[in-house]
Amino acid sequence: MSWGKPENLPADARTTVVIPTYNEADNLPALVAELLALGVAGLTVLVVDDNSPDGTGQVADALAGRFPGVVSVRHRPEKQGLGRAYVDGFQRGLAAGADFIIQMDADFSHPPEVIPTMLNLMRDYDVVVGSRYVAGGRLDERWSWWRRLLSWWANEVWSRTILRLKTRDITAGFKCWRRAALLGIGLERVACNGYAFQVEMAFLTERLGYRVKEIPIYFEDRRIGQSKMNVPVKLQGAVDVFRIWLRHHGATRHE
Ligand SMILES: Nc1nc2c(ncn2[C@@H]2O[C@H](COP(=O)(O)OP(=O)(O)O)[C@@H](O)[C@H]2O)c(=O)[nH]1
Ligand SMILES: [Mg+2]
Repeated sequence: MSWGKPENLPADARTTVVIPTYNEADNLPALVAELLALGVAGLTVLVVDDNSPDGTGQVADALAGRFPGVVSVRHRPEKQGLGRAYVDGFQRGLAAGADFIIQMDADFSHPPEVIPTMLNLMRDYDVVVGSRYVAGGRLDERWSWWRRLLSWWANEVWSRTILRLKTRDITAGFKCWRRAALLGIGLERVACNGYAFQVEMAFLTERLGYRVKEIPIYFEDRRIGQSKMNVPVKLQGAVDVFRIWLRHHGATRHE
């Protein structure tokens, strides 16, 4: 892999964007179109669908048929949560030889136009995080004070204090991973789902000494459809922080 000039983009890098979907039939075609319009060489899209009742799986199949070799679909039999979908998608991306793996939501909360910047930064970092909590990062104005407070508390107070992390946005779901970082983390030891999946990955990243760069994003609320993050999922996330520490505080890199 060589880093081309002047834009810094690695000319022959293979990048896979993993998109977990559950009832995103209305968002997916537009998101895939925006991703392909970026014109990033070597970019492929892997949709991981958990048998969405709204037919997202068939919509994804149609996209795969339209863009053979560029869009592919992993069908899973039932809804098993975001974390499980990501582990599955990451493993498939790695097995297919991806140099970089990007994780992003299907609902346009994560701006695709940031992706070239993320890839440029991979020259010097192992993980680039699209962050709501660094200077210039923003949350959707439509978020209620209650949702803001909860997100701030989960990030800045609860998780960051207990896990002693430097990363500001540790529940961030928009990240670019270097292949070696995912291999060193060892996806088979990642157990959490929901928000805690992001926290577990952030903790392992820092524990194992990988270089993290946060870049500001504007996190827009989903345009269409419903959030799958409910109160039980959030409470589970709070408890999971302790499990993450217990499980991984002595972790070393996988060979
Ligand atoms: N495959 C799969 N995707 C999921 C699951 N739960 C959520 N997602 C997807 O994960 C992303 C984030 O979920 P979302 O409901 O937007 O969470 P929020 O932004 O925190 O409210 C979206 O692309 C969802 O479609 C699941 O159980 N399985
Ligand atoms: Mg969302």
